Amino acid sequence: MSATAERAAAVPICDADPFSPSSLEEPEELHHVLRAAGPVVYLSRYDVHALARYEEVHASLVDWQHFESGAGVGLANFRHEEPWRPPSLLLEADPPRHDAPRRVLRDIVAPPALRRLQETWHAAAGELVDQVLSGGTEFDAFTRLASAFPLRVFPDAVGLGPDGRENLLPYGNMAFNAFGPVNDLVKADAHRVADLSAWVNAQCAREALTEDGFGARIWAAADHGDLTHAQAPLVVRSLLTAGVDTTVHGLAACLYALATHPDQWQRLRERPESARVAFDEAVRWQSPVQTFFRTATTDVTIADTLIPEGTKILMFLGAANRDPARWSDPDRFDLARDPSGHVGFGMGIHQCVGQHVARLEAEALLTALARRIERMELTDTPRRHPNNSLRSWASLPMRLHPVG
Ligand code: OW7
Repeated sequence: MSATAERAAAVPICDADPFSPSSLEEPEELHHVLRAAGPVVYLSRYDVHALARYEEVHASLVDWQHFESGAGVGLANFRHEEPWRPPSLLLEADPPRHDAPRRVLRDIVAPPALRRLQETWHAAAGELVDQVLSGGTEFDAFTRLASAFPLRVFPDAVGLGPDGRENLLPYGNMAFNAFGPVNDLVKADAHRVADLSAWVNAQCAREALTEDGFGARIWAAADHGDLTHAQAPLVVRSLLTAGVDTTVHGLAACLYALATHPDQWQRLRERPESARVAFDEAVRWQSPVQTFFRTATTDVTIADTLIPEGTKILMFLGAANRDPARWSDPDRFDLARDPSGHVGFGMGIHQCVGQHVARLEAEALLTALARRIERMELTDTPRRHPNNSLRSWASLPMRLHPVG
């Protein structure tokens, strides 16, 4: 029997489309089906194998030798398809080429380097919350808080100029859609690819950046010989691609979780030092980045299923983060649990390099709210924003009850 026939006989086959509007809106049911079907599932619609259980997702994320990123971490296989932009030197690269850019960026956004931002960002969060509350206690917390806060602090920290910042979220939205199939979401933005890319690429130039931001530090690392000058703008581009939408929708996940779990909000108010854990639990519970792909570097077997060399594997981070074999009561948003080990930031050599930036943003915003807000509640059904790989939001209508 050929390897293909063997696979066809043994692997559960699923013809559902994880990138359909309904799956993207409400992925939990499909995640349950995929986890229950087996450790590996064949997705016939896209001719890829998929992993939805924690054990296999974790194992494949840490095994970069067998599951490469250099052929792209979306559905498109860069061995056969032209990428929509020059591949990322971090996300879409493997050792050894991946390692120098990674080290450079890691040091620039590591906790010691973020200390100088801590006070500024905490103050900025306090000012933002005061400013929003001065206009009333009912508003769209997605726009006014979850989007507004990262946009207020992160582009300044990178060292972007003042113009065109409204392009950041649309560019990220486009990049995260591009990891999925060429469906209506991708087609809807096709007319903006050239303009948005041109704007982002222009911001990566040394001359476009201030002298004291993350961007300038990337260029300084090139002067120092840790990177080539040709690599520097692409590393800046990684910050601009991966650093805005992710934190916006991660903070939105937090606000949604806390608004719908008043007991957990009380717990956070009593222990504001748990703001970072609250953020990680929200990342586990919502998984703002839902999916990534890898490509098999050789014929490789996962739980007795052969994954042919050169083929794509779809990893459901969101499903792994709610796998009952790993998490007790996984659908519960629970600040008493230890969410560490979640794969919402990935795992292994590509694990989110900016996670400390994200945690600092969350800590600043959540502690500013915890000091001022006794209770918060949704006033209407929140709306999701469909995206092929981000679990994202369009609105979070909320009422906040300020203290005393
Ligand atoms: C990059 C969590 C995703 C990303 C996403 C998109 C782009 C990049 C990284 O990480 O350009 O390096």
